[in-house]
Amino acid sequence: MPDERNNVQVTGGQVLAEALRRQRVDRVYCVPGESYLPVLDALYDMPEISVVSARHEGAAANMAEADGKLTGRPGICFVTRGPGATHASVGVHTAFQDSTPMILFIGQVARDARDREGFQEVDFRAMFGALAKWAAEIDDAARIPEYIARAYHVAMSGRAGPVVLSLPEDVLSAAITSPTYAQPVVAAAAAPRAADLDSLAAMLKAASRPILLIGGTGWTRESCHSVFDFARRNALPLVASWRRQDLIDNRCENYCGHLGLGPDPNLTARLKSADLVVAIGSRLGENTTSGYSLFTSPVPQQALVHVHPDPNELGRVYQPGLSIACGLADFGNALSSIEIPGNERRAAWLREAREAYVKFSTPVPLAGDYVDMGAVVGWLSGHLADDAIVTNGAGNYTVWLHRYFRYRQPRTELAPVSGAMGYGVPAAIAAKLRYPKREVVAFAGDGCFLMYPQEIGTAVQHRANLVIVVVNNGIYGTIRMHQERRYPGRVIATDIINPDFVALARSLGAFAARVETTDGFADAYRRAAEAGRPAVLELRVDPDQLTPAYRLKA
Ligand SMILES: Cc1ncc(C[n+]2csc(CCOP(=O)(O)OP(=O)(O)O)c2C)c(N)n1
Ligand SMILES: [Mg+2]
Repeated sequence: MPDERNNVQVTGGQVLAEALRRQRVDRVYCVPGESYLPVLDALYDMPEISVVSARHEGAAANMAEADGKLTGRPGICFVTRGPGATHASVGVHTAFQDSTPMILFIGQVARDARDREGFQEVDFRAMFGALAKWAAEIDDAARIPEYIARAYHVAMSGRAGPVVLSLPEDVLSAAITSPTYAQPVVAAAAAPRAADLDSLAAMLKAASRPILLIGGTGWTRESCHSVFDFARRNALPLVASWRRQDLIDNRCENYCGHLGLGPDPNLTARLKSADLVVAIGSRLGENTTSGYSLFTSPVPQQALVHVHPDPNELGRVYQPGLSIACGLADFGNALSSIEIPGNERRAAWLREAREAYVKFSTPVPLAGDYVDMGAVVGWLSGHLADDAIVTNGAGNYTVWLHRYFRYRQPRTELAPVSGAMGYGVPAAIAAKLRYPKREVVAFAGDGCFLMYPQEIGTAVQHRANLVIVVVNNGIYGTIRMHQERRYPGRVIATDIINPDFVALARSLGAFAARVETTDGFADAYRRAAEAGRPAVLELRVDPDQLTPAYRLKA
């Protein structure tokens, strides 16, 4: 579309801001840097785009990644060169492993300083070569709109992921006349072939122990519902892959649990004895497959149908009997035409799987004086609104959350498939900014929380009134668990001397309270949720209770 301001000169920074605006960007995350001042200055004149400046680029990148997860369009992050980009790399890695659309923009040294190792200069194409779907440097201000449009296509198409664009300082301040801009990018997607759908129907008819394994990204509320409806009509068990538990309402009779770290042994046994697995959207990654042990590679013992938007993910580890490369929306629509005759063995298989899930996901009260995490997660599961967003990072505390929380709507679980500590708080801030009226609860272990506690200041500044639940056991519990299993009694580097979390949170402007008993949680949560500002609840939990099933001391 030709620019209205014909023959008007604009800077590279203005072109970049305008190109983003035309992609319907309404928020960018950043830590400011002198290397991209022309972009910040262009955003000064653009009220449609709000600029959220975080305290650490790792947090800013996590916020942008979470925004990408929530919207399905690239989350946008701006950082400065060397130190800013290296900090932000954690969010790019998460976007890659989590298949999330995201664009990281990095201010770069001017073109005439390049390759001298100028101040904070890094070759970002090389640095992000293995972390991003595409990493490029824009050398010509006139081509900024072309690069932005391509970045959107790359980030959103096939298996979604991160793009990194490096912006030499002088390109951003260069003058351009009459730039032209692309329309908002719509990701291209293939539709399933009729013959493949016939084969799928035939395989399902022949199966008595089938499982639909749901995962990945690129889902919409409608496509999730189509898969659920298909499972319901045909009595098929639905299982979620690692940290994709929100794709299907966990309360429905077809949902039978999730795979990942600390899985239900009953469920993994069921996967192994299934006679057909239809994996839809999932990559069949390491955690989903219990370390590549649920299926034999390269040819699984179960019949395997693999449906994924990206042909490059098909046959990557496991050779499917039937591969379908197509968009999930089209696949969901196509399922409405498949009907499988009823079969009592299949109905019993579903019933047993569902019963086992309900048993595994119902908290059993723990003895002792500490706060019982099972009871806390159970209470939240029963009291949060259906559209509440729950986030977490990495640590054993997530085992309770994933096991006992019943997720109910797509895009309500922000949990890093990458297993990155520190993700939960920044992700929850992004969620609260995206949906200010919805409840947002961040779970963080003490170790996890201490990665980005300062972002409470960002939440206060932008009125992101989330509730952060800090699960304090005084240790890096996950690593202590592995240590005790492999090197019993030889504890090293896993104790944490913690700050006073309540005082820390209050100093940053949050409401804060310490919860020392299980019964005290409900009241503390209500006060936190009604505080009218970001809130932190510190839960004192038993350091010996490393998981619901694993205690250090009898
Ligand atoms: C950024 C990052 N650093 C290190 C790790 C390795 N790691 C995984 S879990 C964990 C401990 C988490 O501790 P905490 O948040 O206190 O949770 P807990 O296990 O005690 O419940 C560590 C160090 C990681 N996953 N991510
Ligand atoms: Mg801990």
